[in-house]
Amino acid sequence: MKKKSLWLILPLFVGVMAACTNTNDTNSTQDSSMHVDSMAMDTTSGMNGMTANAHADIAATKTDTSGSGRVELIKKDDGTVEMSLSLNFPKMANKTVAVHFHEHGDCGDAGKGAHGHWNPTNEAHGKWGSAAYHSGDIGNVQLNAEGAGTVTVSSNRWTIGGDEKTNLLGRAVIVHSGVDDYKTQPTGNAGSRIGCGVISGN
Ligand SMILES: [Cu+2]
Ligand SMILES: [Zn+2]
Repeated sequence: MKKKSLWLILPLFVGVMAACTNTNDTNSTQDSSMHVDSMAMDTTSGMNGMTANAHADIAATKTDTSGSGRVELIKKDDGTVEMSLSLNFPKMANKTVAVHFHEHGDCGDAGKGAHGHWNPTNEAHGKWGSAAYHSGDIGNVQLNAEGAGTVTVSSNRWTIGGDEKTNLLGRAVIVHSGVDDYKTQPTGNAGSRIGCGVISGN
């Protein structure tokens, strides 16, 4: 009896260890602070299955544009999803750039494949937190002298998986060359698409 149950459990344990090792290898290309955060989250999600994670790696949309970025999505205990965005666009140093979630997870055709702002609630485009805005209207991000910028937003409009009205998986993150005026419909007149990434589960 005892011997049998051990043989059942052992492969499972080895499998979990292998999964953890793979995740750490993937994260080792990022900076050290993100590495630590991701490891902590993976431990939580792997063991109780309650916490979901997702991310998007943002890349330049054109060969003559440079830049990168990352979105990390964490499901919190209060039911909201916390999004942490970091951008690194040196050519846009000291400028403000608009960032949105767009409807389709397709960065093709210099980001145009993502189509318009993700707007599952059929609202007007606007500033995040105002009377009306799209669920993808993250808004403007100020970049510093190195072209780096970060923003963190938590929302109950978002989920990782589940209802298509809230599900962020398969959406695109678009970085624009201009500033969102929070007024022009339905785009905010934010200019061309210089960066794009697709949200996927970790
Ligand atoms: Cu946009
Ligand atoms: Zn919008």
